[in-house]
Amino acid sequence: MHKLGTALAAFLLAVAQAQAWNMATPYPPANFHTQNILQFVKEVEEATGGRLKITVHPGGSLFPHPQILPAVRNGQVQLGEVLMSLLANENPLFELDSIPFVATSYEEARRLYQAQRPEVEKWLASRGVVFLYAVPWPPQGLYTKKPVASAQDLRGMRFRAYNPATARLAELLGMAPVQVEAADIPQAFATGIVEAMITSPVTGVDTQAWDFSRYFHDLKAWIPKNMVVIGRRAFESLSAQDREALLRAARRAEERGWRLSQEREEVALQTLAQRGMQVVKPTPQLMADLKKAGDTMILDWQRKVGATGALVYRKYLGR
Ligand code: PCA
Repeated sequence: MHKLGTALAAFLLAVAQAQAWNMATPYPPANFHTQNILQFVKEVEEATGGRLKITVHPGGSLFPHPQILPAVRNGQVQLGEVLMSLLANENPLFELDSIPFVATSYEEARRLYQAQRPEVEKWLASRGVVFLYAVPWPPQGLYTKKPVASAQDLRGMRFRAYNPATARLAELLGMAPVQVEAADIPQAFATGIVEAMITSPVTGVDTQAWDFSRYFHDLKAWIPKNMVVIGRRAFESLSAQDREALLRAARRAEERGWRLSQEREEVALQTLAQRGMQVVKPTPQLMADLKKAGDTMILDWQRKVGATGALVYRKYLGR
């Protein structure tokens, strides 16, 4: 075969072998988690010489958030991103990063992640899922229409929950929890289904929180994480070389994501203020009330978590 023919044949072979995969994620396109994922898949495509192309479907457009992990497990989609603490009912281990005041700084969040990660990996592996990396949201604060000085001011409100921990917190504070995905927040506030929420400054910006709330109480109450996973079948279908490329890109995405999270917290806090929101320091009473709820939650958690979870928590505390 002459030269051009050989090149053409090689090209056609590469195209035939190229994998076109999909990835389901729950958060909007402009969010830094999504942007980080887009960079990740770009690096994977480059590092595999185009053998692995991944199309990202953000905002729950391919699968709604609660169905993303099941879809990865049964091979309906190759990759997915999930809020780890959404899985708290399946394994309490996932809940730990969303219990108020367990880990409130990035430094603590990183240590908690290191303690959680081996067990999370094992749990997922036994379900046919390969853990790739995790990235934190900025610390969580309270959005309301009126200033809140203590938990008393929250009583009776309809509260937007995004996982079992936020629902439990609402109950402990005398509020009525309503599970609402991030994509549905503006609608939920506009129609009065909810009137308060705890989330990051970043999600406040994503949802234009200034349209439906006036106060952001900067609680820095916990730092939840998203994880990125791949189905084992898909992972094992890759050559050793491409697997390594994927894992390398994942490690880079994790480092980048932790940095981005901290940078975006600052920017988002400024945006909330520029858009006319009052970004306020919580009163000592509000903090004390929330800490009390957090204490109840961690005690309940320790009761239900079992030996593995107890070890993870002790490891995090350095005991
Ligand atoms: N944003 C996500 C989870 C935590 C956060 O900061 C949400 O509100 O759904």
